[in-house]
Amino acid sequence: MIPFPLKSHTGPLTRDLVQEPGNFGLGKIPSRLKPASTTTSICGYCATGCQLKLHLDSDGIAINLSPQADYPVNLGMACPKGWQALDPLTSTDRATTPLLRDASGKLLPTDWLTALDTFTTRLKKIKETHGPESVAFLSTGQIPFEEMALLGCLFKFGMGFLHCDANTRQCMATAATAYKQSFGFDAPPSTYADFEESDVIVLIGANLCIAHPILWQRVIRNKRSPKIIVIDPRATETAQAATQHLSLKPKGDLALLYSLAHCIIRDNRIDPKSIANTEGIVEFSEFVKDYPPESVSLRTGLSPETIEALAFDVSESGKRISWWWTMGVNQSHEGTRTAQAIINLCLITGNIGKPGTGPSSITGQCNAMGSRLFSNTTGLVAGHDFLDPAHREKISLNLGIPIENIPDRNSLAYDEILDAATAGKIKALWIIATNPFHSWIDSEKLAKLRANLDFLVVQDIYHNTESALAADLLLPAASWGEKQGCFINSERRIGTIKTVRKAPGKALSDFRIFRAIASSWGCGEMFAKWTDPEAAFKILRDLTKDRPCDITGIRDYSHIDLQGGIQWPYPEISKPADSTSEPAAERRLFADGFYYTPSKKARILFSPPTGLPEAPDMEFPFLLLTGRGTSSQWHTQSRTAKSHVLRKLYPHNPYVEIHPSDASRLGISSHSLVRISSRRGEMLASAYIAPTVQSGHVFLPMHYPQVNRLTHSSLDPHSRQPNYKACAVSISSSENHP
Ligand SMILES: Nc1nc2c(c(=O)[nH]1)N[C@H]1C(S)=C(S)[C@@H](COP(=O)(O)OP(=O)(O)OC[C@H]3O[C@@H](n4cnc5c(=O)[nH]c(N)nc54)[C@H](O)[C@@H]3O)O[C@H]1N2
Ligand SMILES: Nc1nc2c(c(=O)[nH]1)N[C@H]1C(S)=C(S)[C@@H](COP(=O)(O)OP(=O)(O)OC[C@H]3O[C@@H](n4cnc5c(=O)[nH]c(N)nc54)[C@H](O)[C@@H]3O)O[C@H]1N2
Ligand code: SF4
Ligand SMILES: [Mo]
Repeated sequence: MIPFPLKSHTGPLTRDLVQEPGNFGLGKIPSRLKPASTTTSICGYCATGCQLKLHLDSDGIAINLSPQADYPVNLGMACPKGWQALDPLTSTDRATTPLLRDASGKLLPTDWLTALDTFTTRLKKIKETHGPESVAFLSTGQIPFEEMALLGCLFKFGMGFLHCDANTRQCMATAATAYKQSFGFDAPPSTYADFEESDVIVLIGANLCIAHPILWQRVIRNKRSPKIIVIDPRATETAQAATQHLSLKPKGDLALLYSLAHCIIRDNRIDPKSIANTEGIVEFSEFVKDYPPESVSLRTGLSPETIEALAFDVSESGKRISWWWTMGVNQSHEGTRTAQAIINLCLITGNIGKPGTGPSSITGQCNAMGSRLFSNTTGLVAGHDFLDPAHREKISLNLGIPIENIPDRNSLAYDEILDAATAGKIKALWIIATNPFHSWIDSEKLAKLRANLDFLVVQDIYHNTESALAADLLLPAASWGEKQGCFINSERRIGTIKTVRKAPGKALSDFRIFRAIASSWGCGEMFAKWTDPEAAFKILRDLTKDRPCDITGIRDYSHIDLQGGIQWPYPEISKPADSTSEPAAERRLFADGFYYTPSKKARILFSPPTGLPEAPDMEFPFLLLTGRGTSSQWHTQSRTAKSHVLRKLYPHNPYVEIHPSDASRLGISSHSLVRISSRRGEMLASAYIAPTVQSGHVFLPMHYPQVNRLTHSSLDPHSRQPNYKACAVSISSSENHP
């Protein structure tokens, strides 16, 4: 390891890095933009990755925006969050200066040099006293991957720590694990054009109309009169707009998918050519013999006839069938196997690698895909593996970092980090661009473990999120719109974001904060070439060489913009001198039938379904489902609640969806207050009585902080993603509890 001086470096370099407040989004608005009236940026909310056209004044400051008409993703459309993307930047809740908790417990303004000195001195002391496993960070899928990579490399290679994870664990870990195990690499195969080219579109555990409204627009642009099948326990907006809604029992998915495979294999509706590119079909065929439709009817809540009909629809030869899933699948105690059961169906029916087909997870946050490839948290940066000596050597050589600085083991996962903090083994946490005091499952756990932490640092664009309020040190960050970098969307498309506003007060871009920390820590030299996001991009690009996510063919940011975004892979190909052709704008994976496993075959993976971790019982007789409420609310609402326009579009107070029969049985009237209790906590919400939920279920939108005080801390064993969408609760009219 490189020896670190114990005292922090607050010398001239660190001072330089923090002295020009507002301009370190990198910052300086490019002068070439000055006379121009527009530039483009990918939206900073969901992973659809719409491109927005920003209208600039003569100083290059964005004054308005509109959706970009010729971008291949959104084709001139945006949802309310995109349209109002500039609103949250000007909120008075912005963090404008570092804040440090004083001896009396108050968070008080301080300057950057004091903040950095405190950060470095305290973490070094903790490291020295308790060892390198006593400090961890939790980050995000919502900042550019150049920033994520700098953070992950700084923390592991420079500062010498090991444990870190991102909120993509709450979101995409299941999909990432499923692809990695099945295909040999975390590689979502489809492209958005597949929505328009399918004959049968199955949306399973995905509420596109609310969570990915522009992808729903892509679905309805399909000119092939597709059959749209929604598999969801709730009659969501998407289910109501679909051709068919299968209202299955929560977590009945795995049994259902095995039963579909049973029918398809039984009736020989398989594609032998596609199956030839897989491993495990013999064992799988044997396994699914135990799943005839009659045997899963109770578990799924669907009749054998419905299951037979669905099996027919998803295996019709000559038809293009695509499956798309989101959190209804990923956030489950058996999410990985459920995702793989979808993948298996596509593999055995040949619905992969061709237009209009594919098993595709729709990603959540704007840069969850960037986090999966580049964050250097769960995987070694740029699609590598910490456990592979050749990978460590390659990264060491390319980054000029001593090989001993690259960990040869994996970090603890999110839940394990929190458990270690509860147990007093992790003494300091650094939270970047995520708000786990609201969003983590069974969130009271965070409040409790806070007392065990010696030092909590939160780096956010606002000073008053639930997590920021718990911090000892708050580092104020520049937001989307105030900095540069790249996001990767659900279809693997890389797009750029631009600096179009000045960050408020002393807020700095996350990139600049990480550089300043590197300098203060005394390892700035290690990152000397990471001068700005585009330089970092080029370093990362070169690291992808020969990996499935190889993007060595991308020249620079302007190349990405010129191409309308670029999907990975995009290797540097030796073109004939006279050729100027670029790969097609829409590309899907696995057209050649080769996968990324050593045998080049996809693996068919399966295991028997298990029961709900916390099933309803006499005391807690209802099953609680949670998820997105409206297209105008984003997660913990730190951003969307700052927009006056968006705030008019959703209910401000929590509401709970209850089936009319349950409401009348319990004497609950419309809009009255209902108490919802679980073994972990309770909350009040206004009753929204509608048959959108099944009898025996209730639904709460996740956007209200009380909701995760109820949820049950159970996980998928393969991905360690939390099971947010099923736990036992009781409900009662709050009038019975004065
Ligand atoms: N407006 C808005 N859009 C967003 C977000 C936001 O906060 N607000 N967040 C973004 C992010 S990060 C994500 S991850 C995505 C999430 O996007 P989605 O996953 O589409 O949204 P959710 O509402 O969490 O869950 C989808 C559906 O899963 C269903 N479900 C619950 N349990 C089961 C089950 O056992 N089986 C099946 N088949 N379905 C089940 C729920 O009823 C719900 O309708 O949205 C992204 N887009
Ligand atoms: N019950 C329940 N809980 C859930 C879910 C569910 O379906 N049900 N879904 C889960 C899912 S899929 C997800 S993705 C998570 C989301 O959970 P979180 O990641 O906790 O939610 P956000 O509100 O998006 O938090 C992002 C934070 O980053 C800050 N921020 C924004 N931009 C920047 C930036 O550029 N730099 C910095 N430093 N900070 C920034 C914002 O102000 C905000 O505080 O919630 C999970 N929780
Ligand atoms: S659909 Fe997603 S990416 Fe597109 S404008 Fe809305 S939030 Fe932004
Ligand atoms: Mo998510």
